[in-house]
Amino acid sequence: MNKTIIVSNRLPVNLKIDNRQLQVETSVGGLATGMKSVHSEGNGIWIGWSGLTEEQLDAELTEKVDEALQKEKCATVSLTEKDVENFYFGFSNRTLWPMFHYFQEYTEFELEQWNSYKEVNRKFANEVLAYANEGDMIWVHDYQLMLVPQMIRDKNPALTIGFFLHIPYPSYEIFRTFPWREELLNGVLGANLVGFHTYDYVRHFLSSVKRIKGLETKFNDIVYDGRTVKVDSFPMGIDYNQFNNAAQEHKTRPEDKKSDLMRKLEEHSLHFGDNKLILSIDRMDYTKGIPNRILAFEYFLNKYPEYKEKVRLVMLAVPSRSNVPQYQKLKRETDELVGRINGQFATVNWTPIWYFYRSMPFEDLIDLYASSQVALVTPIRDGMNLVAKEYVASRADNDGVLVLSEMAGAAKELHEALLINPNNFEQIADTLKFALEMPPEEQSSRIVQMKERISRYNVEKWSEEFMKALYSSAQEPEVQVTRELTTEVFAAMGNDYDSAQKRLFLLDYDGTLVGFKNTPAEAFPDDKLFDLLDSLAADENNEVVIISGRDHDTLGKWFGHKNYTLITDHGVWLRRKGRDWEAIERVKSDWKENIRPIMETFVDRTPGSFIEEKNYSLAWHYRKADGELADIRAKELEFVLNSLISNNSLAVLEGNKVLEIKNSNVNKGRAAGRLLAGAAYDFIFAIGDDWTDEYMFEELPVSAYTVKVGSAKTHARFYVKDNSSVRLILEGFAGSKTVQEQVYN
Ligand code: ADQ
Repeated sequence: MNKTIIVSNRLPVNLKIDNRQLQVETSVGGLATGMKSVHSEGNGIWIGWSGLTEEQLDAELTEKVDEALQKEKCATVSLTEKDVENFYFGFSNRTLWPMFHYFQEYTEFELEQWNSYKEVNRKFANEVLAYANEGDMIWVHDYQLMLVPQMIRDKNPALTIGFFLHIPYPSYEIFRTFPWREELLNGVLGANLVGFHTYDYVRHFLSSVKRIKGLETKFNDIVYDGRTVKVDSFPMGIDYNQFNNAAQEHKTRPEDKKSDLMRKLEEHSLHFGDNKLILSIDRMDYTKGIPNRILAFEYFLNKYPEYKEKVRLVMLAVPSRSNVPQYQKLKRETDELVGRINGQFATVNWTPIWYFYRSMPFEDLIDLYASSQVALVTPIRDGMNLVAKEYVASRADNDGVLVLSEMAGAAKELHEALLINPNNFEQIADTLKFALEMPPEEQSSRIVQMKERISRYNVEKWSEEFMKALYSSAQEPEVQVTRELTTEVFAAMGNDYDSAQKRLFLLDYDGTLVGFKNTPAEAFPDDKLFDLLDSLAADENNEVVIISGRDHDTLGKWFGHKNYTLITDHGVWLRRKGRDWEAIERVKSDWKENIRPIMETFVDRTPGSFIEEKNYSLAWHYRKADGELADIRAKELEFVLNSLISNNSLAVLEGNKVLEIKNSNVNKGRAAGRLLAGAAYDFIFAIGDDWTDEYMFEELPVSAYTVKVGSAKTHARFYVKDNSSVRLILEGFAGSKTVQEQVYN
């Protein structure tokens, strides 16, 4: 039976050693709850670090750990102290975390830490591979493990892999500063499905993929390495019932069951009547905007002094990553601010801020959520922010107001919250006043609408939706129905070649025989190419044809002295070997005068693009332009050109980073057909890399060996990944015995 393997940095259980005794605490966090049903199904397993380093464990303790984890359907990845220092506190939390949250000034780029990140990701991938069987689904979580999907895929391509990022994905302008940006993207693209909390993060990711890797994206699909990688947003929810039920229970809790905190909170409302509590809960992290929040509260007290002694900010901060210097600094700064403001504003009866720096049991959290009239959630950046959702779910009487930073992913869903910019103190102060004065009917209307949404799309639904999408991503047909030109195909082709009497080679030029250069003029043939084609053409049973969109002047200059047939201008001109040029299509080119000025406006507005003028066509090249802008402009230009050519005599062709307009009755297919009509070939080989070659592939008989260079959709029977193997294949035909090993080893 197939299983699901969950992979995250930490396990849903926390292990501690006390006096050589192992203590196992199960986590009640959002992720653990959300994954519960996925994890408990069949023989599923959760792989992660136990929290204990190799140095803390001897053989006996290791055995105890493994045993305890097995009971919880977990397996651990063994990490050393150094791994934890460099991979976790180092690269994950000093590079990726600040960079992805737009804290560039905190972002460190350390080679040693990057190497450790790679090494530890490899440990995780190996552990997964040890458990994974064919048909299993793997769900990798978060920024600590971004290389794991590709590392798994490299070793076992048949596995279905999902990746979810819990933090924001930054804009390309931030991501591009990262020294190992392409490797990180490659890592994630090993997945079949990549998930983010919001559509903005999806956009940013696709933008990085387009601009850094030059890959085409269609809607949310990326074609990569012969596979489709799906990218989508899955806003994570909470365990709504857990919070809602606990809040109901809180209301009716008998006196003797009340916690100290609850008593203290009740005392507060008893003594201070209309004194309201404003709640703030987060991990102590600089992304959460804690100092800004305190300063905005100070601003509020100064601007609206009538609220002195009438409100109190209850601030709960959970200690987090206290090994990292910026977190220590933040702690100091927060302590100082709280001290200063309490010192400045406190009266005999009132301290404006109650500050707790510790983790709290679930019941206490509920007490706080349930007793606070306003929640002030003001992160500078936050992937989602579950606290905002937990507050709403805990409002048993549908009262209360959520003030939420628009920089949190949750703001995209919770439109009924009062949204603020966390850097705008004026706005926060005014919004706080508005929140404190909001009539009960409006509070209720807003809370009810938010509750409806978060109760429907809860954390279980979130994991279900992700798993459903992951499952269907695995059902996607391979992009290539076309087969890869493997060693076996190559061997069969070699046999057919040997037994054939009359052979035809149709060879596209740019992107096939030569790689792309910055400008077309630079892509002239090299001596090795001449040698190769010469030896192929030396066999009198072979007809070597260069079939290209290039103009006949250029190809005539380059190959005119050779014993090859040339078809140029997409099939307007033909020069059979040893003969003169003949125009095989009658074409006009007076239309160019009208089209060129339109194309020129696109050149002006798309830096890096240019027009290549050929005898019978105009080509707009955009290889050197910004990928994202050029994609938009290419679509625009295609639309404009198509709307101008209503009489069907012209056609717009989409090539490899080029848009070309030419006479529609001319194409490589018609030209190839003309050659076929004149002779009985019993071996045909055709190879090309872009759309213009598709006409040729379609025209040729099914027995022909048609080969596409690259992984885009094609009518060719076979494909090779890129242009580097084209010459080796031709060398094979030209007689080199070792070619198979060269191509495929
Ligand atoms: P976090 O940055 O940890 O998560 P958040 O989503 O708010 O942020 O989750 C915090 C969790 O910790 C909440 O469930 C909350 O109840 C709990 N918590 C907070 N203070 C506590 C305290 N003092 N004691 C006990 N528990 C406390 C990361 C991303 C977020 C994203 C989540 C999930 O940074 O943006 O929402 O992952 O994907």
